[in-house]
Amino acid sequence: MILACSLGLQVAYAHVEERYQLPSLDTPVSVRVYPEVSLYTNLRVRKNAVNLTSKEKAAFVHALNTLKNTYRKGSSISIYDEFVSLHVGLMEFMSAKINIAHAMPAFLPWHREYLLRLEQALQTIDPSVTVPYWDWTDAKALDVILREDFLGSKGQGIIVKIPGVGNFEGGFVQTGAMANWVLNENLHIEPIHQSSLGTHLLRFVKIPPFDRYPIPQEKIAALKKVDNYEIFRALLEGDTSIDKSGNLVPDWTLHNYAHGIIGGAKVKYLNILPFRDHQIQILGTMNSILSSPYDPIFWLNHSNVDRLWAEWQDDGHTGANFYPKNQAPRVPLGNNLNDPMWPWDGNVSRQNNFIPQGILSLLPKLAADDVVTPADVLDFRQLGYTYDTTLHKN
Ligand SMILES: [Cu+2]
Repeated sequence: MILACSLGLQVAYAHVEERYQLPSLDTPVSVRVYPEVSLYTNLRVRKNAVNLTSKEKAAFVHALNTLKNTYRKGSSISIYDEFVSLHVGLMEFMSAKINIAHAMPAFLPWHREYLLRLEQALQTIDPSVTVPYWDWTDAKALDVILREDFLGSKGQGIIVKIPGVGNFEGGFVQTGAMANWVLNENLHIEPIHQSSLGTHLLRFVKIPPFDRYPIPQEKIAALKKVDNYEIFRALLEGDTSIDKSGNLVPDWTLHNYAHGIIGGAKVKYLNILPFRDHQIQILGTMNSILSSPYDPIFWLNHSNVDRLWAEWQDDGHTGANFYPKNQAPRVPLGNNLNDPMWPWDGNVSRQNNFIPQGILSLLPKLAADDVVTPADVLDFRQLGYTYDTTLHKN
């Protein structure tokens, strides 16, 4: 199936890059503020995936599968697919033609809210469930996640030939808890050619150039040293790095790279960065930025992103002074501290016709008073959860 789309998704990215510039590395930052965390009790704890008991893994998988097979009254797609549709819909509802949730300051708060809502939906099935995180620096984490008793397995049945490097196998996830998932082909999109990735979960694990795993601990240490929120976001999302001379340079690392480790892409040049600029075909579900929540590993990846932000916040970057406020037009609407973020924006965002009507009709209708701004989600403990790495502060 080909998505009939007059404007390419690449056009949307071009907008993003024209309109938003990171501040310079020497921008002054506020004095550090540490959280007063003793106020919170009974927080749900998100754990490292490698430390889950078999019972905890089974509970998480059971809750995911239940959402995948449960339909709200009047909806043609399951509750899980509705979550996916919101991520796909980001491309459509961009205030001021900006995709707020990627390569933008709202990336972290938007995904914090998104993850929380998925977690709350899982907890309606099983209140003990929290979203575990994938620590990218842990060599064994990937194997644990891809085992059949958890979110396994690797894809099978399609050989990717990389001249001069070798042949690699990926393809359909044929065994494990997600083997029977049927994906909605309109929500499962290869973004470069705007074709459908079909109805089956696709993985291409550790195929070059996304074969460098684990991610070095030093990368996380360097990230944590940055005090400016906007630069911290760019480094953590992984569209930017700091090079040896201390300059900000385009890259494809950390969170973005983790998407590639599971999803894979064909690239023009294996060793030239950023990979994003010369990806010529996205192979698997997880590396399609729009459709990636269809692969449940998405939630573990974003739990890790959110954990690293939470740790950074605890490390003296607590509160609203560490988030851009009233910086429009430099920081586009939808990204400032008190800007509502689509789809939790009281239905005010404009449509941009990047995505066919067929997808629009799948989006869940949200209440006009269901409004969330970055300010609403800065304090993660107030949202009712913490991480096993931020526990000592509670
Ligand atoms: Cu992501």
